[in-house]
Amino acid sequence: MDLPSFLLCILLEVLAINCQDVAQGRIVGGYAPVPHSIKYIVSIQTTERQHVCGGSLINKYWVITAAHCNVGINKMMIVAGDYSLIIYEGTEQEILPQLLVPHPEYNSTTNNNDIMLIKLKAPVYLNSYISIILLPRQGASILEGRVCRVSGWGYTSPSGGQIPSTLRTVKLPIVSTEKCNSSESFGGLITENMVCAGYSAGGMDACQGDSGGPLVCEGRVYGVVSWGRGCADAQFPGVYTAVSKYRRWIDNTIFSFYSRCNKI
Ligand code: 4AZ
Repeated sequence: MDLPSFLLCILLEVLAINCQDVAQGRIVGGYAPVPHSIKYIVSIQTTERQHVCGGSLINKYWVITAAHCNVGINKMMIVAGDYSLIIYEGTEQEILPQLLVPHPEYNSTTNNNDIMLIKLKAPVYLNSYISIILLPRQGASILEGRVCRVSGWGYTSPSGGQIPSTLRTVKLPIVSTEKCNSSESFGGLITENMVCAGYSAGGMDACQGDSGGPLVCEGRVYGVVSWGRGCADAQFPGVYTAVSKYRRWIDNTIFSFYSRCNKI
């Protein structure tokens, strides 16, 4: 940090504003990607265009997100090809959901099984602004220390405040479940269906509004932003739904949707 930034930080500390947020920018501690370079992310919005959650396109008809992003099918809209939420860029495709499939064993108290599939009414048209992301294989594990990317339009400061207008992203290492479940951290709240990512010093994390969005490792969406304790706190990494635990459920859900339709 240079001297002017340091002095600004002291002033901000006096004003009780978290300095790291200002020094680092934003997701918390992230940066703005090249516009439209993260092509698999969608913004899940209310029909009044309020951003609610992130999601990932897994094929042109289906989005994966968090079960806790379910605000009711009639209030939801999916926007692909977005970058700025407030500027119309001409790259956006807005599609209504036809069906929501929250995981049948989602538990809002423990956050276990925080995953949901959304079937779109019409296919997204894949182009140079919009693509799909691959799913991990059933049971595939991602090793501690592997660096993954989380992206979203969520809060850029742990204290909340304003949703940023443009997409943000940050790279984070996977934290072992053992470490994440230790008494200094989540003390047993992490189930085998969750994966943690972040730095022990904190400072970089997903936050409110990033929920449902993608944690991508090795070109696959290994995590869905789910929960945490605050945002970017030291010793408390972000907690993600471990998508590899649900690959069979995802494939079966999509397959049974089409086999049911074909019978009608
Ligand atoms: C939330 O409230 C939330 N730091 C999402 C992610 C994290 C914390 C809270 C992770 O949706």
